Amino acid sequence: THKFWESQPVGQFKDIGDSNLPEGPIEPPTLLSEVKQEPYNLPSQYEWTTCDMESDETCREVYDLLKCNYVEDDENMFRFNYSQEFLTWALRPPGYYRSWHIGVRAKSSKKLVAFITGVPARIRVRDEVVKMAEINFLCVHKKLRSKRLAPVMIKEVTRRVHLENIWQAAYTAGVVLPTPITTCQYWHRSLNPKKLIDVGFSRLGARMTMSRTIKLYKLPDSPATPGFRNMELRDVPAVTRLLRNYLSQFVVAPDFDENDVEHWLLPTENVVDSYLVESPETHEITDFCSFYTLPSSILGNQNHSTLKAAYSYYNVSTKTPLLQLMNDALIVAKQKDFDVFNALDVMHNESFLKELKFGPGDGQLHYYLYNYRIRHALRPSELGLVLL
Ligand code: YNC
Ligand code: MG
Repeated sequence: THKFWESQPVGQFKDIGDSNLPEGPIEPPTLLSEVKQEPYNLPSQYEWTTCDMESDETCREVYDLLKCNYVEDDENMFRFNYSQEFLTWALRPPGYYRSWHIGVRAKSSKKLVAFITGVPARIRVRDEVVKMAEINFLCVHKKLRSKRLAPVMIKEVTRRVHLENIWQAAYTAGVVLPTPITTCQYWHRSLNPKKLIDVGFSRLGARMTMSRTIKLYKLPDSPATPGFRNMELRDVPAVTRLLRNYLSQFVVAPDFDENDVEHWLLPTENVVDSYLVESPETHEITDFCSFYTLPSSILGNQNHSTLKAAYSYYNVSTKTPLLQLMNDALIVAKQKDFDVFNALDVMHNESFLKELKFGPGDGQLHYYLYNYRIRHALRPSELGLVLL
């Protein structure tokens, strides 16, 4: 059972299949004057802090907390190691609220021991564009687990989101909660198979030798598509048009404007890479692909300390076949020394995963909406949203 989640305005397990329940907000907004004005109570040894992500010192504290305490795989072999530059990017999009970057400190030592964040986004659900918070980076120090701190963190971020007159949220988790709008799977494409095998990320296939495996995953030195190049600032209007048009076909997707595209998709070194295809004849921008950089710490390996992973972000093909476009993405990721290229089975990704030699990962990623009901769970291919 879920004592906390059963008390929240989210789709409940008992309601699955009940087609009488309407789609849309579960609870109506209240007057802002009715939103609780004081923070929720923490155990007496702890205090709230708003983390100033413009301060290098605070950003460093958040980085250190996550580096040691954030998400691990089921076998505790790897832990996400979001870089400071990445955190700065992820937490400061257009219109972000400083008050949604919430920490908990030990009163005596002032050590940061827990964290949760929200950033504002417009998310379209069918034909309704809804202002939401994207909630991420929920983390409680390993020594403070199972003390029901997480529900307090979630209630506090909810309160601060409400104070901005926003009443819905989107989030993902590796755990099953009431109730996913869809459940996705990660797929992994080896770029550096020897290292992946050495660190236990993958295993040598049956009847395979190391040299055959290396040959299997070998890629050309440079992209194949004429006109394939880095996205630049001048491309923002064209990329926005391409992406808006593409995302309109999915049931749930972000409603990106040019400011969002500039923030989320213009290349930022070691954070996000974006490429497009500019027709050599017409100079029209016909295709687009992107991935973000999220290394993982390798726990307890003598020879390697980090796994360099690229994560597929938003991709759009109108002229170049998606398979060819993504093969070019693999080629540039390999050139940039990534060890693995990861992708979820969202949007049209299924159409290239197997052919481009991605293998299914273990563990699933569940997507959730807060205070917004959708009638049936979606297929991953109906989802046009990638959260970081
Ligand atoms: C989770 N990941 O079910 P029940 S993802 C949400 N997301 O409640 P305690 C979670 N809820 O079941 P611990 C959750 N994990 O009794 C657990 N819960 O109703 C629920 N891990 O709390 C759980 N980061 O404090 C249970 O558990 C209750 O000490 C138990 O803390 C949990 O960022 C956690 O995986 C995850 O740091 C903080 O294990 C801790 O174990 C940890 O006793 C490693 O909590 C890192 C990790 C999670 C990454 C993420 C998205 C979070 C979404 C939160 C929900 C947002 C709702 C929308 C709010 C805005 C609304 C508006 C408007
Ligand atoms: Mg706890």
